[in-house]
This record gives sequence, C-alpha cells and structure tokens, in this order.
Amino acid sequence: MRMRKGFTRRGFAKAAGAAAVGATAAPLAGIAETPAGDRPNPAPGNATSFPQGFTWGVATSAFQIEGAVKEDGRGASIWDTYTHTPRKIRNGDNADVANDHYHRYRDDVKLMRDMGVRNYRFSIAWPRIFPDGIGQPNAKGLDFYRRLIDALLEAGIEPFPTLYHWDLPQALQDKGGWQSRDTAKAFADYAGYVAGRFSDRARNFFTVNEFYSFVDLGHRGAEMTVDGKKVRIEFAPGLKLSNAALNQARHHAVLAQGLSVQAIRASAKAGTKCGPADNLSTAVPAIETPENIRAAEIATREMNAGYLTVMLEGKYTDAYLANTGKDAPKFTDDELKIIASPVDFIGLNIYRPALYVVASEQARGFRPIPFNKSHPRMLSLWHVLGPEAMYWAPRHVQSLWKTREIYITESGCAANDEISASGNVDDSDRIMYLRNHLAHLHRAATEGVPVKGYFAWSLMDNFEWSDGFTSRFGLVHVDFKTQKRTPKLSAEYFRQAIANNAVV
Ligand code: GBH
Repeated sequence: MRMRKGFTRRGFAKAAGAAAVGATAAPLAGIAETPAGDRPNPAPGNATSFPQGFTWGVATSAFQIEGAVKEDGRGASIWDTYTHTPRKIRNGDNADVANDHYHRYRDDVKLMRDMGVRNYRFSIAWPRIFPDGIGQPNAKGLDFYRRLIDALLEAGIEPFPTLYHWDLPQALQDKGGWQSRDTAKAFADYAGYVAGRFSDRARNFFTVNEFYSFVDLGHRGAEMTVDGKKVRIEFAPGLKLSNAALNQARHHAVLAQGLSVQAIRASAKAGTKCGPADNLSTAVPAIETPENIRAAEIATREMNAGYLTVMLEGKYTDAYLANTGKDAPKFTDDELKIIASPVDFIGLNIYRPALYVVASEQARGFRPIPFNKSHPRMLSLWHVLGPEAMYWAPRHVQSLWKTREIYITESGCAANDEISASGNVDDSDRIMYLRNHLAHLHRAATEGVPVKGYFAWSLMDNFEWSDGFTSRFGLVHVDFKTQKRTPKLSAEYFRQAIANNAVV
C-alpha cells in the first residue's frame, strides 16, 4: 500500500494507536521504527480492544467486480440481462468489465495483504460453475476460484466464499427463477458441489446473501420518499409480483437456504462451517430502557419473520401468517424443518437501523419512531445514519435465537471520493462511519455477544447494482477507465484497526 508522505508505516501505527487511547502522541519525527512484521499488540486494558480471536476482513461479490462475463464458459445471469435492459442502471452502466478482477485477482489479493486483512469474503458466480444452473459443471469456472483461493491462502488470507450473491443463472430464471421450488433444489445441488470441491481449502461458506434484497427488491421493488422525492429501488429480475407470489418466492429462498445447508453437510469435509449472510432489519430502542429493548426485540423478530426468524425458529410467526392471510406462502411441516437446518454462524450485513422504536400498549408491543426529516444520512439515498444498529443487530440475534457465532459480513458506506492533486483520497465521512460502527460493535463484543469478526464492504469501489459505478463503497479507489487502484485514507484506517485489533 502506498504510504502517506513523511510517515513511516510503524511510526504512523504507533502515533494513531496512542492517540486512540487518549495518550499524548509523541512528535512524529521522534518515534522509533518498530521492526517490520512485529504487529503491535493491543495494550492490556486498552478500552478500545476487541476480544482476542476477533478477526477482520473485507468483502466483495462476483458480479460487482469480476467482469469477463463471457469468458471460460460462463453462462448468463439475471444481472447480465437486467444491466443490458435500457433505463435499469444509472448512466446505462453494465458490469461486463467492472473491476476486471477476473484477470487482476492477484493484484487484488496483494491489496488485501498490504492492508493486513485476515479474511476475504467473496462470492462464487453460480453461472461460472453451472452455466445453465444445473447439469454439467464447467471446469474452467471452477478453476478460476481454485486459483483465487490458492492465491489467498498463499497470502495468509482465509477464504470465506459466499455461494449466492444474486447472480442467478438466466436459464433458471427462464424456468421461473425463485418463483419455482426447483430453483431451491438447484441451488442446493450447486452449493453441495462447490463445497465438496473446495472444502479442502475453505473452512467457512456463506450460503445466501441478503434475502430481502434479491427476493423483495427483485420481485416487487420498493418506493421511498427522500427529500420529498419518490425514489424507486429495484433489482434483477425486476418483477412486480402479487403478494401471494412474492411470499411464495420468499419461501423458496429460505428453502434454498435449508436445502443448501443439508447439501453442504453431505458433501463437504467434516468441520466445514456454513450459514447465511442476511441484512437483518434491525429495530433500535430509541431510549435504552428494559421495556424499549424488549419492544425492539419484538419488532426485529417480526420484521424478519419471512427470513431469519423462520430459518432460526422453524416456523412463520403468528403475526406473519395473520398479516399475509390468504396470501401466506404454501408450505409443509417438512419444509419448515429443512428451512431450520442448524447453521454454524449467522452473518449480518449491517448498514443502518430499519427503525427506532419505543414500547407501546398496542397489540404489536412497539411503536415505530419515524426518521426525522433532519435525520442525518450517508451519501446513498437509503442510507440513514444510525451506528447503534451495529450493537443492536448482533445483540438481538443473540438474545432472540441464542446464536453461537455471529459475523458482521458487510459494513460500509458510499462517499464522494475523489483523488486530490497530491494523490490522496481523504474519505473523512467513511472513516467517521467505520469508527462509530466499530465502537458500537466493540460494545457488543465486550458485553459477551459472540461476534467473531467483521468484514468491511468493500475492498474496492465496484459495480453498485442499480447505481452502476456512480456509488463508491471501497476502501480502495478504482479508476474504471484505467483500472488503477488507489488505497483511500480509510484503507489506512482499516489497516490500523486490524493491526491493533481495536477501534482506532
Ligand atoms: C449490500 O446491500 C449488498 O450485499 C452489496 O452487494 C452492496 O454493494 C452493498 O450492500 C451496498 O449497497 O434498505 O430499506 O433502505 C445493501 C443493502 C438493501 C441497501 C436494500 C439498499 C434499499 C432499501 N441494500 N436497500 S432499504
């Protein structure tokens, strides 16, 4: 990583570490160099340290970075179709080249190594492995991920593959996609196959990324009002289903989760761990009283009834079934058992609170507090700022479902990142965002909530779905014309956090 002028790497580490614990930093010039490779250990009793064994990583997804969409036998995905449909993506962008990671993965692994990253969460593109979703596996597709994983292991980075980050093979969409129960079965076959092939190299697999995003936003879309303007959010395949059909698609998605866990258990090496990575809708108690905390738990359980709640409880809540009424999904008891197949960990993608709540005498037990018009937000229109979600999300998951291991599988924000005349990308807002979210996660970790690790979204700027390349979430800046990667100041922030295992 390019170092900032005038600071030696270790000298900068020490100064930042000292400042973070409130000690007076010595003048930078006077700081002695610590031998390279000697990672500073968190000082005992350092109030900002994470527990020993807490682990750090960055995340990406296949469609957002790989490009090479027609190479080595890759089949088309619903996102290829969607991005080539006029007016769906801002500026008419597509991900045919994206970050060209398919060809530059070795450089990208090096970027991670320079940041001191211990874990990498990436996704495997289903249509590279099974171009038609089912049938004969494509050896060349498999080989790409084998080379990537080997490059990671060589760099001392633990691979955490995600099996489904929304790029459904188009051939399966043509047969009904997530509206068809067969897609759940096809996913399990693919998941079992990949885990069988890679569990000699990867010990942890995330099954499915963000159920709400690809099911609800892909099959219904959502309207939000921002600054008085109506904004529509929609993902591939861009359908607008009826309530009954949408609820059935949700059911097939959680069924896919359960079936894939069973398939992974059947084919992977003993000891392989797996679980979903979900964007839990998180209720935050507006005022921390026992009544409001309970209200926030109830609200969180109900808001996630179609996804994490049914996966972890093995039944749809009474309120979910009552609310959906005649449009409730059709399911069998046997399916509920499959959906609740025990997982090893829960991944949580946490960007924002879904809402604040207080306790209420009303039937539901909580009163949602709307975000004030003046509530601050980050650059993305949907991104209200509420770092407390990073405490409450894992805490609710632990108190509602007694989960043994939790990872934060995504956390980050978009920013208006520009390279200055002197070559720096000084993303003060992203650093503020990361520090405050880490501080709330630190509270959870030190109160005994079993959070095992944190993945920053994202390693580098990439194709941000409907926002195309206009929305930059990376710790590393990418010039999409030249593919030049430039670490932002937040990359240095993150390197320091990792090196110190602490909020810095
Ligand atoms: C994640 O989705 C994705 O996993 C990742 O691929 C993506 O690049 C990244 O985050 C950044 O967006 O939540 O009610 O405001 C983020 C979660 C869910 C954010 C849907 C936008 C819109 C509606 N996304 N959300 S809401």
